[in-house]
Amino acid sequence: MIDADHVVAQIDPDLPPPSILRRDVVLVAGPWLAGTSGVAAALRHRLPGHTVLEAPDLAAGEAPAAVVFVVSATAPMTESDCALLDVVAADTDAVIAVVAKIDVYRTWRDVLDADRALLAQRAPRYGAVIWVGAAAAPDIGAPVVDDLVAALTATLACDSLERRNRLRAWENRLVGGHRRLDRDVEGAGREARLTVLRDERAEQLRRLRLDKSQRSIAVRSQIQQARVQLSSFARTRCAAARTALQEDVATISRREFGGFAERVRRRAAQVSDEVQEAAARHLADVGEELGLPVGAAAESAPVVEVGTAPRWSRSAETRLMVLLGAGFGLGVALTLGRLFADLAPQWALAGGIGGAAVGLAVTLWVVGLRGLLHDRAVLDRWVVDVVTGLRTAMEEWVATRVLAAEASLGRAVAERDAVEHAGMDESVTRIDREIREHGMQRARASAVRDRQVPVIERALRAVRAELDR
Ligand SMILES: Nc1nc2c(ncn2[C@@H]2O[C@H](COP(=O)(O)OP(=O)(O)OP(=O)(O)O)[C@@H](O)[C@H]2O)c(=O)[nH]1
Ligand SMILES: [Mg+2]
Repeated sequence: MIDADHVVAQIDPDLPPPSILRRDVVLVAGPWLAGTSGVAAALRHRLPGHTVLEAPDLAAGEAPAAVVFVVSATAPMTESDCALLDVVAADTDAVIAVVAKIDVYRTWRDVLDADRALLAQRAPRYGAVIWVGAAAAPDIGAPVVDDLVAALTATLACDSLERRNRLRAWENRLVGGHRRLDRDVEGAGREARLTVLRDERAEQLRRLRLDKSQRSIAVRSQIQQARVQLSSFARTRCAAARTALQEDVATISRREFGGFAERVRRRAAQVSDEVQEAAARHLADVGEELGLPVGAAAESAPVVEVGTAPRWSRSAETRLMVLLGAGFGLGVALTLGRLFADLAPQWALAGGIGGAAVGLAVTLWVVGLRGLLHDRAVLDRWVVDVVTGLRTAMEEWVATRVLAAEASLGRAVAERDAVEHAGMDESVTRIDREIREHGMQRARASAVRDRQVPVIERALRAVRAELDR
């Protein structure tokens, strides 16, 4: 066992060792156009006994014995330069930082100082990094890489190189392990997923409540509207029928009296049909608009009993009428008789007889006409009674029909609510289950982390203490 591994094994022999392959090579790396290839070439030339590689030449999982990190002398390192160094030197403790192209940038020393301060601030380990200036491929003159070569040679010759590199790899491994445990607790996007789930759950419940109340409001308002409109329709049709029948009565002759009741019956049946038809149409429209079954009419509108036109007794009136008509006829007869007696005494007898005949005729006419008018008035009242009865019956029927439709819609709404409730229950249960699963996973990961982190931290402290020595 390598000495460095022993440090960790003392704390916990089960901690997994670094999974890297250490290669006895020098890695030259740096940001874009920093002068990396130039430095690598110069080092190959000056140190033929060593293998000098650039980053692409190293396979994943391989770590070099030493890292030469090249930065440009143009300007201090950027955040991405530092991040690159973190990656290439993760498993290697020996790092030499080079400010390149110092032949053209006179202020390279300032840049070097700034870079050194920057790195020292970034991580304690970088405080010990050796900084040198170099011009591996100068425009004029020979390469200036002596300091670099000297520093690198010394580093590679150091006895503790292997051990320190191993310890650094251990540190990287332990930090990575720690981070992985933290990540497991957080879960990949778990918080975001939980937020989505909670939102989804609240939205489902909200939508269900909203749909339910909207549906019942819609049913209530449509039913209300149907009630008002259909009653009004029934009333209007009855009024129209009454007007038409009254007009008929106003001009009816005595001969037509017999068939009048039949006419009223037909008219009442027609009104009843119209109201039923209108109700069926309106309620079907309501059902279609709500997307719910309204249910057919349980019973059709009642046939209003019209009966027969009243057979009136008018004995007292008839007697009075006869009396008045007779008086009137008598008056006419006397007047005519007197007229003839005065104007043509020789025609007095004939005039008297003629006057009596005319008086009788007038009597009969007056009595007949008065009787007809009276009968029409009676018929008119009867029509009003019949239509009033019809209207009451139609209004009652409409009210009952709308009530039945309301009950049927109510049942349909309740059924649909129940179905949607069941569907929603299922999806809410699914969401709850997923939320619980996330909670359990987190709890499990948390338990694992709580168990392992103290060990990892102890090992990390030991490794760092060894490195600091
Ligand atoms: N003046 C001067 N120019 C240099 C020096 N080193 C490299 N250059 C020039 O800088 C440019 C980049 O040099 P490279 O060594 O190819 O740099 P690199 O980092 O490998 O570049 P990429 O691989 O393209 O990222 C080239 O034009 C070199 O001629 C130097 O020390 N002095
Ligand atoms: Mg290059």
